[in-house]
Amino acid sequence: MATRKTAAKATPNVSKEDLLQYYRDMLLIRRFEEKAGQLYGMGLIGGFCHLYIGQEAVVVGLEAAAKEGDKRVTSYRDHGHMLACGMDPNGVMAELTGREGGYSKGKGGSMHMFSKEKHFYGGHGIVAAQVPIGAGLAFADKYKGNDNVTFTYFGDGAANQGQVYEAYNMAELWDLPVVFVIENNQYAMGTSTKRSTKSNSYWERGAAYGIEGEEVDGMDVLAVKAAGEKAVAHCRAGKGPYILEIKTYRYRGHSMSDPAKYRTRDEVQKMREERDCIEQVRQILLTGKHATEDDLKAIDKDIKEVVNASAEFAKESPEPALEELWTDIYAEEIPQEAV
Ligand SMILES: Cc1ncc(C[n+]2csc(CCOP(=O)(O)OP(=O)(O)O)c2C)c(N)n1
Ligand SMILES: [Mg+2]
Repeated sequence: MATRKTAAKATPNVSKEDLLQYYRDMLLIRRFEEKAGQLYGMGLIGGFCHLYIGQEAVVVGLEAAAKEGDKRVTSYRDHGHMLACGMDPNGVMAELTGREGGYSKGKGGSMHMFSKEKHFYGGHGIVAAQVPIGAGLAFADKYKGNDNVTFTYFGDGAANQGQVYEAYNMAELWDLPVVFVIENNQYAMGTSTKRSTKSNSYWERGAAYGIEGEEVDGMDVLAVKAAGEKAVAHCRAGKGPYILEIKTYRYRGHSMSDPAKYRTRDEVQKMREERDCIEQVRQILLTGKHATEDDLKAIDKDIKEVVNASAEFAKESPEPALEELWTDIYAEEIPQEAV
């Protein structure tokens, strides 16, 4: 009788292959963002650009809990979300540089990219505007009768906005399959949560609407994945929304123009040295002898090649033609499924 081959378990709940995948996915985001920072410094990216460095475990952990057809919507700090759901680094980098080969044909920039294929609904510059949109996307799935969920990401600053609570109320009232993901990176521009918020727990506010939730260590990709699986199971079972408050940290400034006077260098350094999400997985891989230093170096090399190729693609892609100013403003056709 043939024996079924099971993947070696690197930790009780995760295989070596999965761990390597999370390592790779987080590293892609980090290196991509570092490259975007460089291109910004060289003047190749203009306008707004908010880097995600430090927060990679949030999107990678939650994407590990997602299935085909699930949706995602987020704020302006969005490059990591796009890469994690499988969007092409070339298209994202070309959009950042305002080129024709970008996801919005070079007309959207960092905060305004979309992918119908990957069910990525933006990219929103208005703080918290994506939260009711996420509830609406979940409404569509409920209406259609499938079991997909929508990951609706927003920050600690956004979590103090009124429209979040209007969305909570309707989502719970109608049992919408939406995971509200609060990426609590402890700052909203230069304002720390301690200065802006009386209670230090955002997820508990869901109780006022009857929504369950929990706090998650956002520097630990396995903890995020486990919490994501629980949240998603809740939504798919028709039990309505779920809140994940994911405690994370951004290493870079709010955007590319940030004097960073609101926190000390030591605070950032301590987080990088003691809590870094990529380093944690690296240590599990090495100490468990699931990978050697050389294996990890080879992954790093591969990722650098992908990222460098995206920068080359972006530089070679032409700027959009002037006539493009008049296109993509109004829908020319109404999609039949929306009628
Ligand atoms: C309605 C609105 N108010 C203010 C701003 C300016 N603004 C942009 S980002 C931001 C901070 C949001 O912080 P948070 O929600 O914690 O997200 P993070 O930047 O930390 O990811 C503010 C106030 C805006 N874009 N939209
Ligand atoms: Mg924040």
